[in-house]
Amino acid sequence: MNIPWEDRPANETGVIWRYSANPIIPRNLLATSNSIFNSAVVPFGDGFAGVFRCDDTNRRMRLHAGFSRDGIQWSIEEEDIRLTGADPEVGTWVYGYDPRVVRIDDRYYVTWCNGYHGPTIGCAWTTDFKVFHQLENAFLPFNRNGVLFPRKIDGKFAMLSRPSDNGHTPFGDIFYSESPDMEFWGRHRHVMSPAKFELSAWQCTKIGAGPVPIETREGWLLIFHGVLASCNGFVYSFGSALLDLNAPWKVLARSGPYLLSPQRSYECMGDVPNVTFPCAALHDPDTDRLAIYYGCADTVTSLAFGYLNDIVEFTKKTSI
Ligand code: BMA
Repeated sequence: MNIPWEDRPANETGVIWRYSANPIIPRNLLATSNSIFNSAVVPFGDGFAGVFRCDDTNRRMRLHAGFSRDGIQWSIEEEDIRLTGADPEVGTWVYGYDPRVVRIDDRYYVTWCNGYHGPTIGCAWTTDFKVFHQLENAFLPFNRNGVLFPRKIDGKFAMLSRPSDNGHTPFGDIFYSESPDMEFWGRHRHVMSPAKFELSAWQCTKIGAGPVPIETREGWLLIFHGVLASCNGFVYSFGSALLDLNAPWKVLARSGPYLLSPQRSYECMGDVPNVTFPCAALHDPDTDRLAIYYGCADTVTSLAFGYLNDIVEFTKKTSI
């Protein structure tokens, strides 16, 4: 699979490294966009498709479909996604942000933070990234960072999420839920709490699942964001964990150090400074290459690269 890639620069010592041409999506790619970030992509046809968080120049949070041949140059639809088919009670659009996309069988499912009396997890599916069929919200408000697993586990759809409050939540644990039909969710299980400050401070305030977990022989590799509350506001970095393949609420390992934290100017300057927020990853099993898409400073979208097996080893070796 021809996923975006650039070899590790000679002076780079981290497990993952940034693309030299970051950011790949400028804030004003659309005439109407204030910012394009925290977005999700998947292989589609001969190339890639995605669902993008585009905040417009009214600062309304909208989702837009996009297409790309190479995963780097994106063409994003000018019209935002108009969901179809839902009960009007939940189908009346309020806002949507931080989408994730996953292919399960022959459907692409989209989950996002959906406005319904506060943030909760919206769900929809598409086959062509043109018509999006909306499903019921997965959970009650308030919840964010709903991320589906890429296959059913024990015959059920499986989702991670992060119950929260209505504001800029100062807490947050990751939970696991399952569903027979993508409508009724239950059997909720606790996965991870924020880390102890003295062990790993970048993830000590709140955490949330990032890209769709990737199945490896050692467990599900979960890349997740973590937040440190500094004297100057929240700082969003990301790290990795390994979850049990059959019981993903069991954490097998969790990285102490981050994989990436806001350090470049485009990560430290923007509408919300000091944010790196991953929402998608592409893996090529033949080469083990991984391309991670992450939002920067709530303004633009960037890419980072690494080898999946290196990240698995890093997770085990540095586990807290
Ligand atoms: C979170 C979400 C993200 C955002 C982050 C930093 O609560 O709103 O979309 O990137 O805050 O502002």
